[in-house]
Amino acid sequence: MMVSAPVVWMRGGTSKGGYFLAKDLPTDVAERDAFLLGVMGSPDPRQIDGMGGADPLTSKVAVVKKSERDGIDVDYLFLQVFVDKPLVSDQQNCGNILAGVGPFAIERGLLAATGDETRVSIYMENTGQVAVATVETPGGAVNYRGDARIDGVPGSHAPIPIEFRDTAGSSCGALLPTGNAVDVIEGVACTLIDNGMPCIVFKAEDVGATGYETREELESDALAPVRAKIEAIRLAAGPMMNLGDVTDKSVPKMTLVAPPKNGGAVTTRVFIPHRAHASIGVLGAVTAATACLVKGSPAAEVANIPEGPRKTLAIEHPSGEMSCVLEVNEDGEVVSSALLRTARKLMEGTVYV
Ligand code: NQM
Repeated sequence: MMVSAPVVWMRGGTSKGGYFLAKDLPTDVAERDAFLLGVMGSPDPRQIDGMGGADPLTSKVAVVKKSERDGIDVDYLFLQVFVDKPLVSDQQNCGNILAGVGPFAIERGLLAATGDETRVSIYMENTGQVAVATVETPGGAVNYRGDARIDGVPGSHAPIPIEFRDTAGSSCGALLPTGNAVDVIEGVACTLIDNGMPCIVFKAEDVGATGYETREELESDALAPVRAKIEAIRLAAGPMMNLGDVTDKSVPKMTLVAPPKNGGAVTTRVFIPHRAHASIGVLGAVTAATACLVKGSPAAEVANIPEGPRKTLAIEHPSGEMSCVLEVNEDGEVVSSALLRTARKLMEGTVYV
């Protein structure tokens, strides 16, 4: 049984977690997962005996290695360590933790910096897709300081723009796995969609919410019936999305939409899937933005969509907004997306279980 490993703890976007080199973790998956549960202190709602922050957004792991794929610098496997269950899942990707992968890879020498900026192409093992992150590397070293701000993170940091291509059907096999813009589940009109993250998108008002609640309100006793309804939709939709039984999975993400309130494209509230997100996930936001472009969908009904083939959609969420830039082809399909993240190295050392 492994008892310690070298690690870098980083904030990636609005999430936080441990970044490991693949060679520093057990190759046996059961052993690796047992070690990571110990690292985070799971299962325990307080994660008091580990590094986790008692929140799914701070109980995350990146496993990174130099890639052997053509044109790719590094391979990144994302692992969600459940807080209150003895579970580690590779069934979802994470675009926030992704923001720290480029800096980590450069710091660990998996690729060399190439001038003031280094473009890092990252193969996302969870979904078999590629992201390109641009990291500031003046003088050959990663710079974390700068003026870029993202909602949900205090202060400002160096910008890390991230581009995605061909994310449609990342886990579900197709953008719309049922082939429909709308499926009615438990009497609620839903779009079952995956443009990088499996999501179920429906109007907040159709489940008895407003879509403007705080995270605390979404998790309050008063909204327990709303959450029960949402979970019934999720369990019914899992097999329809080619995800099988999703009882113990962190996908699909449940995305409530309402008309924008602050000049954005749409307002969202997301359950991931049981805790409410403090903001919204990166690929979750790309997928929600894409749902707004699906004709006849509940999201399209409430969204304000800019004209033109290159659209910036500000996805409003409980801590502000996340702007997604979508490139759309002549058929109205989203072919690429880009957004801005930041990351910060917090500590480097050895973690023990
Ligand atoms: O959707 C949380 C996060 C995420 C996922 C979650 C994410 C993404 O905010 O790409 O970033 O939905 O579990 O880190």
